[in-house]
Amino acid sequence: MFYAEPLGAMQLSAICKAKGHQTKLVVLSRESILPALKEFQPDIIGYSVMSADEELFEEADLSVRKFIEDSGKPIIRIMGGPHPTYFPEVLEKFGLDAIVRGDGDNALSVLLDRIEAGSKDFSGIPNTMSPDSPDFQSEVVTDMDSLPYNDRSLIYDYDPEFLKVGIRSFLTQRGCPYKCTYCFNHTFNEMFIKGKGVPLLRRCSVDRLIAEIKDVVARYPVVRFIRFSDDVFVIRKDAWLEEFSEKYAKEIGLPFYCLLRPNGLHQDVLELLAKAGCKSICASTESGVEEVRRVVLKRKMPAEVIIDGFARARKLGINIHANSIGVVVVILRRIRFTKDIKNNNMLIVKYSNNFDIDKIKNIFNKKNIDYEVRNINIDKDMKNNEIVYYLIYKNINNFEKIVNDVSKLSGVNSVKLLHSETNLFI
Ligand code: B12
Ligand code: SF4
Repeated sequence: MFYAEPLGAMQLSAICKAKGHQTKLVVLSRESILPALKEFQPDIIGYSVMSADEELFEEADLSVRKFIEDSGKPIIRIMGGPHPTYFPEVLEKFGLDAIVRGDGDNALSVLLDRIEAGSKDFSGIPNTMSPDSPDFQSEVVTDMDSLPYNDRSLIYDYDPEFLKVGIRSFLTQRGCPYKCTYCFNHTFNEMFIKGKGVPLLRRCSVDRLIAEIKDVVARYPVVRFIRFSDDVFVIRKDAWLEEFSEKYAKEIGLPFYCLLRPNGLHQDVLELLAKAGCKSICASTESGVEEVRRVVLKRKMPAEVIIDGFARARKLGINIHANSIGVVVVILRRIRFTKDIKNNNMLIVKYSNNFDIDKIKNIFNKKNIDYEVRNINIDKDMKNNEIVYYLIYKNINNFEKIVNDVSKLSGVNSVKLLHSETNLFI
């Protein structure tokens, strides 16, 4: 289920409208920005950008700049979203008036006031950088209940066809405590949370959430399914989840979808979700290979945790599926390993991360043995004490002696010989 309303843009649109301004959405992957510029004549353009879409916005921004030049209309160009958050160099690259990094709710509100007052001084606004005020003061919204309801007319006026999908998205909390290597959340936490005395997880109250869902159900029928877009909907069972499962089932009663981590698929959590009306969970495994999950992705999740969690969810009638992120390097190394194992004698050494491989090389060099070293470890930055694997192979005559010498080296945990004729594998 990939359909999801643009929550960030809808949130910001609501903030603009609450201050008496008008907004219009342009979806660059579907259309050019020019007709909207001519018709709507905006005073501000707010780009909401994921890094994957930088080129799309670069192209659109060229049209905007040309429009400004030709029309003489002074449009303020601001960029927000994950791209400027993590790559602030876009401020200069695009020649923007300002960028907003992280939460944009308060920042946009102040920016609107300043622009309305005719000022182009954007200094001192949290999360905001401009060419004249490149200092960055970070801020996160902590009181989620203080935010206005998302302005869904932004998307449904843009294309009423989307209404028919019948799925409405909600965010109940911002933040994620995990540190998966391929995700930007750990960087976010470093930038905005660590040492700043603000909570990592910021959740709205159950009552506020229920009230917004009711409002949306009434305004934008027919609603068939609710999608909770939180990075991780439940970390562990808590008072919020208990209250939610009671009230959501009673007052909303619509089937819903959410995202969980496979290591959070506990029986008590799943029971409360099922009781509330959860019908679909995405719990990404990211890779079917445990070593890849652990070493490359920093997701310590043994296979049993995933299998058992998925089985528990299904037993409770919840449809559960997983996403995967492609880790090509590992697959390539495995293919090479499979080929090597067919054609060579190998000495397989497992050793601690702080071990110096040159010690083994010296043994081979001293004995004039023809060898090659192949590293099948996939992450050089592993913590100390984790085991990595090396393959050393070619024709070795005095096998026992070599195994003995290598085994004695401090830091080596195990040594095994594989002969190509026997085609054995550890
Ligand atoms: C839902 C989602 C999607 C949906 C998009 C749905 C949609 N229509 O928005 C789908 C599934 C399509 C998707 C796809 C991808 N996603 Co995605 N996605 C998310 C997710 C989980 C939630 C987005 C959301 O609604 N957030 C809640 C709202 C309130 O926050 P927000 O959008 O960031 O907006 C706030 C601020 O950023 C700021 N702001 C935003 N825009 C603007 C504009 C202005 C002018 C201002 C002033 C402020 C401002 O103010 C808002 C309110 O505070 C985020 C993670 C996250 N927690 O945000 C990842 C995330 C955005 N996705 C990410 C990625 C990497 C991808 C993919 C590349 C994954 C992939 N490999 O395919 C694709 C890219 C798709 C593409 N465009 O090509 C990364 C982006 C990192 C980056 N550097 O850009 C994120 C941050 C995940 C992560 N933590 O790493 N994604
Ligand atoms: S659990 Fe999901 S949202 Fe959280 S850090 Fe990992 S990938 Fe990112």
